[in-house]
Amino acid sequence: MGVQVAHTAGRDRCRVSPAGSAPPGPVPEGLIRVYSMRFCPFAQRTLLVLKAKGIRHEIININLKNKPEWFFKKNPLGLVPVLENSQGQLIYESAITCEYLDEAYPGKKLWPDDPYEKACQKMVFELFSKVPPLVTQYVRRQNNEDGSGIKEELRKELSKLEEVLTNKKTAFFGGNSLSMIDYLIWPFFERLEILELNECIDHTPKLKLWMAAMKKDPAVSALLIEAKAFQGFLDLYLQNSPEACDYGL
Ligand SMILES: N[C@@H](CCC(=O)N[C@@H](CS)C(=O)NCC(=O)O)C(=O)O
Repeated sequence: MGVQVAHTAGRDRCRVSPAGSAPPGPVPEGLIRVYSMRFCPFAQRTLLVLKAKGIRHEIININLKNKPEWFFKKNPLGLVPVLENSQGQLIYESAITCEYLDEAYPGKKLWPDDPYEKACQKMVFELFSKVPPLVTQYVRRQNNEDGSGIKEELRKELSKLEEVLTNKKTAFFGGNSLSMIDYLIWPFFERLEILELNECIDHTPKLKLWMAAMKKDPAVSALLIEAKAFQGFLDLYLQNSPEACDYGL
């Protein structure tokens, strides 16, 4: 079976490449390829940057519950996202893919030029770093756990980000316009509502305003995930179903 490739400026509705699929050929000149999975928040970071910068790209979705053998040659960790360019260069780890795209491509610069401002954004990224594992822990909790302890921890972590916005007095984390840090953290905020974790931002009015402003961004709104499809995917993913990553196609 050959791989399906989506040539897209936004959506990524091609079916996944599973174990046993033939490896894809070289990346055509003038394009960059992203190995992705439609519901992955880390891959969404890369897609947001591709979209925001208007970079022509193609997408190959990977079946993460039944990975093709060749995928480990793209990333020995076996994780999405991975970028591949037409020279065969490979870049993995979502934050690194985003920084690479920002440096390698012209157009709107998403990281600030000023070293201190850039350091500030990276410090916010570190402040945020406990949020993804807490969200994962919540999603993977056993049916008999109510998750209230995890929610409490999440509330505390989100308070730290609320404080950043309060002190900065700006609409976004890097200033009054959207920049790299906002895209890096956004996919996890988008999932709070779907995962019924919205109560964790009851006490953070600035974060709520930031989320509303984010939804108005063209890249963010083009890549918003559909709640029902995400839920359907998640149910299958948690059962380790090889059908999970193709849910809804
Ligand atoms: N630190 C990695 C995390 C990426 C990651 O965990 N991706 C998940 C999908 S959301 C994955 O590839 N999972 C496959 C696996 O765990 O085997 C990054 O930022 O790129």
